[in-house]
Amino acid sequence: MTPLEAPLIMGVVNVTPDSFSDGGRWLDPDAAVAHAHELAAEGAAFLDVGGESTRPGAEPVPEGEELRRVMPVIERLVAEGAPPISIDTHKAAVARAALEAGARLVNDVSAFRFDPSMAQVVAEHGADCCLMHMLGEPRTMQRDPRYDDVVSDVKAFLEERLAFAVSEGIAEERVWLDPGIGFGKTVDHNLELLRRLDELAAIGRPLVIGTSRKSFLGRITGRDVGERLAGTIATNVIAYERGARMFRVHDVRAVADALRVAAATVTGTWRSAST
Ligand code: HH2
Repeated sequence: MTPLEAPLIMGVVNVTPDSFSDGGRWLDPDAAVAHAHELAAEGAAFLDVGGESTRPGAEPVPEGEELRRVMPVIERLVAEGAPPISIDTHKAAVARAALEAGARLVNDVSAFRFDPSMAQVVAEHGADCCLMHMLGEPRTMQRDPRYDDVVSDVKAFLEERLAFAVSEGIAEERVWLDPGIGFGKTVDHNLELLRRLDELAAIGRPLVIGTSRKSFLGRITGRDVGERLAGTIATNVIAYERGARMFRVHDVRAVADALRVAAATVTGTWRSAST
């Protein structure tokens, strides 16, 4: 087995009224900034700031409103020396403003499909980007999603989007890929993607994985959205073992501990932490 690199945690900072698990909790900029610092202290290597929910059926948010939500939070986090900021958006204007304020990674759940100028903005700023697979768009993606073979189809999509990003002038080393757990997928699709994640890791770019609190965990365990941490941990540990590098989660502390122990077990190397 090739040695795995250290897992990185991306802490979720949703500045939205309607995100599926924490909508409204961090809409106030002071609350969002305080929450982000807490996630950083718990071990987040990136803070993923988003101003538009992408849950199934979500209504689009106008650009001006998205900017009003995320910019005060990003500006303060950069000024206050927070870890690298990732901007979770599919709008080029929001990505541009965030990058100019100091964000380092554009997390685009549409993989540059929704806004024709997004790739250019990322290229111009020499930023990192995460390209995620989604079937269609959030309003309709969960209506009877079908694939020939979900892993092969997602892999072909990610390879094509990676080639597109490079053709637009983005350095290949700047690109992260994400199978988009829950974005136009049944429970079985999600489980198969996780089980066969090594096939996506074979593309050769680091993988981001986002299972945190998602509904397939609720379908399997019968738990409400606030009680899905155990399922989140199980899936992240499996994803790590199968080659994922970055883990997008709401509950940073517990997932960081789980991944630290998983990494120690898989690699045989660890360092003592003070208790
Ligand atoms: N999932 C969500 C949002 N952004 N980005 C990546 N790269 N991967 C994911 O799996 C992913 C993502 C959905 O989670 P959340 O932000 O908590 O919910 P909402 O979209 O309702 O704000």
